[in-house]
Amino acid sequence: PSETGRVLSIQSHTVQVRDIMLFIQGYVGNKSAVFPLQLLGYDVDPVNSVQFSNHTGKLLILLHSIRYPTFKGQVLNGHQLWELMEGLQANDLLYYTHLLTGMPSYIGSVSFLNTVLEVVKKLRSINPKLTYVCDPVLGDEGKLYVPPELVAVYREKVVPVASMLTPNQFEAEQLTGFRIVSEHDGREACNKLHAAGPAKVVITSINIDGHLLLIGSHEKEKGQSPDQFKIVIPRIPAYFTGTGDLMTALLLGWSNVISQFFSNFESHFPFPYSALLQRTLDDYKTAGYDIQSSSLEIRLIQSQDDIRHPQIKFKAESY
Ligand code: ATP
Ligand code: PLP
Ligand code: PXL
Repeated sequence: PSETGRVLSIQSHTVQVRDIMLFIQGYVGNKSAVFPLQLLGYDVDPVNSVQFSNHTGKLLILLHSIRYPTFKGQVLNGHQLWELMEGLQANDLLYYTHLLTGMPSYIGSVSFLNTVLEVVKKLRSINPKLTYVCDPVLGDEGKLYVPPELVAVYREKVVPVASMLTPNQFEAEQLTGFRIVSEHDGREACNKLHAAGPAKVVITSINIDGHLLLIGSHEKEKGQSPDQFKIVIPRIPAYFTGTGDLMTALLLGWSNVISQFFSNFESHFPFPYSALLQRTLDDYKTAGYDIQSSSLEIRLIQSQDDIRHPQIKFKAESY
């Protein structure tokens, strides 16, 4: 077995992730999760919940958002996902230390998500210590990008079995029914999510006063008040695609180290984000882009040294 762990990663795959000028290559879904986890020493087994020609996110963010005119490809359904599990089980290949799910079915079918729950159960029957890291991808900036019926499935069934949950502000609101307008609300939302299940919660970005706030929360003992920390991230005036998927993968990858941030006062957070986002900005500027109007695709491969050996930039402050 590998020293760090063996991860089953159920996320979307897109053949090509390019910006609107077809120049800069980017990464989303499994494409943005598998490589960094491998760099951090994990064995990663990707299951592609969809395989699409291109991503369906924003290309331009002027006035209204512009997307590619179409996308083509396949969506894995619940039955097909279970078939893969049966194949693995028949060959005794179902031992995993971690399960990672992002946007499980991009088209968001309830049956797929129900099968993901069966996968969690199955993997835990083989390794009771399995860590399930769940990015409850529902939407952002006040808008759902999945069918609304998925919210209840996440809230009622998925959140209770997750070990670590990494919602953004909007997703945390959807899952708790609680509006987050302050730092205090963010911590309160973490408490509500702990009560529903996961021992670790990271709200990856809360928009406050022109800054992004990341709040981490670890409930060491069920029912006890959690250790919490925050990181203030200066907001870069640009829109990135795939940063959420990468963030969750890195939180899984650094989870051994991250435990110390939940309890250590004023630790430095080993995140490669500032370097990766800065490189992305620089490459776009060099290519002559207006970074204010394009959606920026992340420079993942070019940032591999930063992923392996991050420059420590962010200070985590304990509450
Ligand atoms: P998901 O929808 O997958 O849950 P998310 O909405 O939480 O993801 P993002 O908002 O993309 O994901 O943010 C993830 C991380 O990326 C943030 O915590 C921050 O570190 C970084 N990030 C993203 N956009 C910016 C930005 N404009 N300026 C600075 N950091 C950013
Ligand atoms: N737009 C659409 C349609 C998406 O599916 C996603 C992610 O799943 C995003 C935007 C945002 O991606 P991220 O939060 O990873 O930057
Ligand atoms: O989370 C980013 C993402 C993942 N998967 C697919 C996408 C996107 C964003 O556009 O289209 C298929």
